[in-house]
Amino acid sequence: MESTRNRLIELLETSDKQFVSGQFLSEKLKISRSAIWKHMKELEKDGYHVEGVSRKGYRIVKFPDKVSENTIQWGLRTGWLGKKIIHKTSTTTTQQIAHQAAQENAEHGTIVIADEQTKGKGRMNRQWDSTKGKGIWMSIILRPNFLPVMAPQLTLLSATVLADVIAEHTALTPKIKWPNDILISDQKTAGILTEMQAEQDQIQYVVIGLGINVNQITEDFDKEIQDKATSLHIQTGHQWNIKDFIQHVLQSFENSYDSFMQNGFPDVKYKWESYGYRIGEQIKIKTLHKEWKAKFLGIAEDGALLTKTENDEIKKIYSGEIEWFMGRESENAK
Ligand code: BT5
Repeated sequence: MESTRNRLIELLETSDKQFVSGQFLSEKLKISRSAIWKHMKELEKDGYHVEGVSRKGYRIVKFPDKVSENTIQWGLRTGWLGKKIIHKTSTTTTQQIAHQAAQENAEHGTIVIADEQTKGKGRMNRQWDSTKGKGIWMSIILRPNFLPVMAPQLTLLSATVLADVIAEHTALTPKIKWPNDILISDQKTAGILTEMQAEQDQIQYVVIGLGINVNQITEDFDKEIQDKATSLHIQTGHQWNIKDFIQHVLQSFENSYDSFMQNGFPDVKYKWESYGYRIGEQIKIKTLHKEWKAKFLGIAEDGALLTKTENDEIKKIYSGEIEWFMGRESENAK
């Protein structure tokens, strides 16, 4: 039943708003025309608006707002990204499903998306809070033809995509906190987790996990992060259409990725720095054994943070704890 229905949606969808005759549908699906009519009634119940005109047939005029493979694909203007979508209502983490799919040869541009993650992952085994139906929890499988050392550039690129989409579709001013946090009013609204499978000089695949807080209220977040996490809803008071936002992210991601592949890193660097959080300001860097102050200059090709020390030395920082709030110690963030 479910598969007949999905097939039916696919047939209507590929016709791109043209009418599809009942005869054609019944031949393709090998079911009677009255069965087709019953399926249409079911679709209506699910929020699809189907127009039926005698002697012309049927067409879908509106998809429901809920997220599914079909609804994301409907009206998605991409060439290769999201042509294959794996959607789950609930899963542990979309990263794991994406890795599995990639190992089973999922094509470049396949996406995995879930309404809810029960074990959402941050970097270094941290947790990612993924409330059901309130955000975008998505992993993108990429098979870029470049050296593994360049993979961090994809994280930086992804951050610019999220910042672009938020800036374009809301009146908010997003900032990117190195390396991968998207902040609005100093609170985190999105995060990125890049994982990769590579052998020596060759990338087999990269999985880019994007987590974007869309419609949460403060109480949806775990107690421990309520003061440092935010959502587009908290910031704007508006309920955002998650499916539309997913499409914006995919379209913008594809454009940026294609232009990155053509033109290289400089444009990404320029854009990243235009959103860069506290660029030009003093920060404190702490490693296991020492800590020092430096000016945050921008980012390097390899994703490192570029700093100028107090002795005017340019230093690249790859890891370590950064204290962003000089003089405001209580607000320190990782
Ligand atoms: C990240 O890690 O920011 C990467 C987040 C990636 C999430 C996506 S969702 C789709 C895909 N599937 C997954 O399982 N993961 C990816 P990190 O920089 O390590 O930040 C994690 C820290 O952010 C946590 O330790 C919390 O302090 C905080 N945090 C957790 N959930 C949050 C949320 N929903 N919003 C804001 N902050 C959060």
